[in-house]
This record gives sequence, C-alpha cells and structure tokens, in this order.
Amino acid sequence: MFSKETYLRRRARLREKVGGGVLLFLGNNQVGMNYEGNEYEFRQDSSFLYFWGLDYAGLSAVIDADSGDEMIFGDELTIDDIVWTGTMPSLADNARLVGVEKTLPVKELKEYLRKAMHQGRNIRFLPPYRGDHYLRLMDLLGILPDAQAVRADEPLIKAIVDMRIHKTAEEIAVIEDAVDVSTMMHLEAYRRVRPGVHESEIASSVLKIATKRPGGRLAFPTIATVAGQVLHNHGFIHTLKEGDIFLLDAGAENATHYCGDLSSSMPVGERFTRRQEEIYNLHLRSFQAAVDQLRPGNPYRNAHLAAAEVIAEGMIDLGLMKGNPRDIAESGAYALVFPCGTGHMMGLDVHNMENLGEQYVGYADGEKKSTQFGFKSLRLARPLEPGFIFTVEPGIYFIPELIDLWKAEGRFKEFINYDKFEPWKGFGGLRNELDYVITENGARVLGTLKKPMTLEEVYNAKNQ
Ligand SMILES: [Mn+2]
Repeated sequence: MFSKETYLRRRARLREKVGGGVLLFLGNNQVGMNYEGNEYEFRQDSSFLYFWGLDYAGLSAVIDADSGDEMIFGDELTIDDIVWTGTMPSLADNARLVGVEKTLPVKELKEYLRKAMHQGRNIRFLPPYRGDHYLRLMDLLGILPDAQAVRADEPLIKAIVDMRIHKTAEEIAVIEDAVDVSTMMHLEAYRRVRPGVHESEIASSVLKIATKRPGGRLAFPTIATVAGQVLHNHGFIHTLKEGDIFLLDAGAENATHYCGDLSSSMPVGERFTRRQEEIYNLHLRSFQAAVDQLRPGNPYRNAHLAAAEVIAEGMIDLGLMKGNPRDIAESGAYALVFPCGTGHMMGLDVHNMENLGEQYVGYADGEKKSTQFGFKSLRLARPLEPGFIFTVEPGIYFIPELIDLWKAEGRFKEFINYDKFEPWKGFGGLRNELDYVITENGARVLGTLKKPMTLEEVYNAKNQ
C-alpha cells in the first residue's frame, strides 16, 4: 500500500476530472471454486485498489464528486469471522490508512444510492466483469445485466484510464520490482530446461519464485510450452525433448499487485538448430525495430508496423513471402506468422485496464480499432506519452491450421508463397518479451536484472 496522501491525491484528482455525480466503486468479493466456502485466491479489483488501497473482500466505495464526500461501505468482523480468520483491524482503522474518515455498513449502500437516484443525481459506475457485480448492479441500480456495459459511465472510464495509464515514480519503482521477480522466474527456467523435463516442472519452479515473498503471486496463468505456436497454451502436456523450442510467458505480481510480464524462448537442448537460430535472430531484429520506435509522441502502431516489416523482410529472404515488406506489413499479410499485437499496456493488470475497454486504453480518441485478423489483436496503437508502461513482444509462429485456412481461401496470394510453407508447419513458434516505460525523451527497459535476449546470452543462461 502507498501512503495515505497518494490515495487522497488520486481521489481528489478523479473528482476534479469527472466534475460531478456519484462515483460508485464495487470492490471484489470472494468467489467459490467448487463450493462457496472453498474460494479462489482473492484478487481485489484494480481500480478499487488504485483509489482505495484496501485489499480485501466485501467492500464498496463512493465519491460524491459534488460535495467531496468519500465513504467506504463494508461490514465489521463478527465473532464468527474472528473465530474463523482471527482478529483484524476494523474497517474504520483500515479506511483511515487511505485517508477515508467515513465508513458505513454494506446494507446502507442501497439506501444511499436510492436516495441519490431520487434526487436525479448521475450515478457513475464502471463496466462489470464478474458475475456477482452484474447482480449487485442490478440490485443497487435496477439496471439489467445486458444493459450495464453500455450504461457504464464514459467520463469516469476515461478519467480513470488517463490516471492509471500515466505511472508516477512510486508506481514505476514497484513495477520494476515485479519485473525483477519476473526475470528471476525466467532465469530459473533457462537453468532448468533440458530434455526429459516436463512442462509442468518448469511451470512449478516459476510459480515457486513468484510466491516466495509475502504477497507475491503470478500476474497471469503461466505459459510454459514446447508448442509455442499455440499463443495461450496452459496445458502442460509435453515432456521436453532435444530439438524443441521451449517458450515461457510468465510474470509476477508483488504485494502491491503491480506486475511484470516477460517471455523467453530457448532451446531444450544445448543449442538451437541452424534454422531455429535463423528465425530467433529474425525475431530479435523485429524486436529491436519495435524498440527503436519507442519515444513520446510516436504511435505504438509504428512499433508494431516496424516489427511486422522486419518479419516480412525475413520471410521474403526465406522465400516464404514476396513483394515489398512495407506492403506486407500494412496489408496485414504478415499476420500469417505474427497474428498478435506487438504489446499491451501493463500496470495493476497484466493487460492494464482491459476491463475498462481496449478502445479507451490502447487507442487515441476517435481512432477505431481494426477488425481485420492480426490488426484486431493490436491492443496498443496510440501515441506514446511519458509514464506509459507496456510490453514489447513480437513473435514468429507457424500455425498449421492458419496456414491451411489462408491457403484454401487464397488470402494475400500476391504476398505469400503457400507451397513453400509446407516444411515449416512443424516449426512451432517463439517470442521474447520485455517491459518498457516511456521517459521524457525516449524509453527505458524496466528491471535491474538482465533477461537473456541474444543467442549468446540464452546459451550462457542455460549453463548458469
Ligand atoms: Mn504480454
């Protein structure tokens, strides 16, 4: 948790930006996994954490942006709770830690909102993403679940996005810490990956490092796979063998809930094959081309197009594509081997604020996200500003089903030599990923530890 002043400042700023109305924040509740009392690991809503700091279930909060009143709704512990979980500071004491003097029982929230609605006041809320929030919003505001996303308040969403997207020095410091833990997870994988080891063993050693410190956990389910062409592969079904490419996409969240997100690709054996090295180095060049575009004012779309263009050049050199690399990038034909975006915003969420809408987070006002395959996965396109924190993670993937589909449809025939792709169908896929912050005049990679990137660094890390 940050100091009380941080939370006071954030809420005052939000009040000012939104200008008026009742701002409603629903904290997260516990969710039963297989029965009510056996819960998933609790995770507080990130906007709730950002403005109210309190990291436990059963809370809601309101800012009256007209009067300046701030209040947290929650119930004090009963003797049953204390017998079960032990005693804890009271809600009133916790609220004071984040600069809130007024606390009320949960049941008073409905009455408070009913009164506000009666007075014709504008009740502003965020789009829900959890089942119980849909039900609570229906109960509290009388809005049916289907209508809640469209009735969510755009000025509130935009104000929150604008605040959470610009990181302060104290936020950058805790994110950098989470990135360091993430790097340690990856260094452990480089050491452990070898023929005969199972994917689940790597996933478990990575988890162990993420959870070593109090409050530490994974920022998202780990991807640890030799089938890297499957972009979100959580199966852990393979035993590693000589000749495979192992791909790890894993990151830690520290006690503050800010996170890191890194990816690594490495040979299962001592070295990559010549063909794997060639694709790995092509990927590194595309990574560098993206990084070269990182500076204030330059749209992240340019970083994506630069990476796509380098990959297209490499595909032409291999005889897999033809034509002008820039045209291949701009047409979207590159997406056959690079079907995802180059990166995404990061912060309290690994895909920061995705629940508030990618359009608001990753795109400038008035700039519409494309629906074309490839470009539709570009989560970040807008001009970069100091304090933005995001990932860079171009990759090269040979997805047999996608190759067959595009070939059958004759898609981008002018750019793609489909027949040459046949021998590449079993290649798999690879990527690396690092986290960056935009500075006043450029960008800086986050983390004080170095994650291996070049072939030499990768081979060395395997022998540490
Ligand atoms: Mn990522």
